[in-house]
Amino acid sequence: MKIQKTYKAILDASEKNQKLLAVLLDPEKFDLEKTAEFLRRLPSETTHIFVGGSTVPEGQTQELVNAIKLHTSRPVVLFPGDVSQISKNADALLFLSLFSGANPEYLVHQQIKAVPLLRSIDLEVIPTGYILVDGGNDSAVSVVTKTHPISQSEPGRIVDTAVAAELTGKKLIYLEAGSGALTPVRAEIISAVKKELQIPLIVGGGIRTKEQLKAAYEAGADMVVMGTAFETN
Ligand code: 1GP
Repeated sequence: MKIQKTYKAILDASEKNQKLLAVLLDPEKFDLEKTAEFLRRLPSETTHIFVGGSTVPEGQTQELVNAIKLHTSRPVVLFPGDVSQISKNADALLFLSLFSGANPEYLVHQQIKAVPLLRSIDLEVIPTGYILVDGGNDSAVSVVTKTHPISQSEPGRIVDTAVAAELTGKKLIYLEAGSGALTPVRAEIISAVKKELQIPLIVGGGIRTKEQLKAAYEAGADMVVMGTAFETN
């Protein structure tokens, strides 16, 4: 349960202003038989494969992680909707605490439930402050966690939430507009958050085009996560 290789590489890239791209695969929606072809066709800029979803049946994460590891050397990082999605064969786990909403289950209780398993496997754990902002539609994160996103008209609150997460010891901040968001996190918000952070910033949700990707990078995202755009293409 240490911060190691995968995190250090993200930190290093952030310090050198090298931008990272994670493609998110949801085990519930992904056809395992297409793993090899899917990975072969990813853009060369792809640096990480994220695996996770809001409602994944038990066992499916492990199967998908194993299939991905057969065909790529890119780090496979778990982005779990809950404790049942932790797989020992991944390279690292985003140990998410949902800072934007008032539900202790996703701030700390899921994390406590994960400890017996984490104690028994050798998985890199990356403490991550997860902040859900309003992407203009009802996100799965909001529904599953029963929390409200922070409105993008409250940039100050989003910045304060991110800084609070860093001050509690998180090593990454993930600004999330929700998968399939109609409005990705606005560039001004990304810049405002990035300006006050000492740690790398991940941004995801609703980013579908190269222009949106570039805008997020230029605003200060160290890593962008894209899921839906690859599901539909
Ligand atoms: C969801 O941020 C990710 O958690 C990716 O969102 O599916 O909209 O790309 P999209």
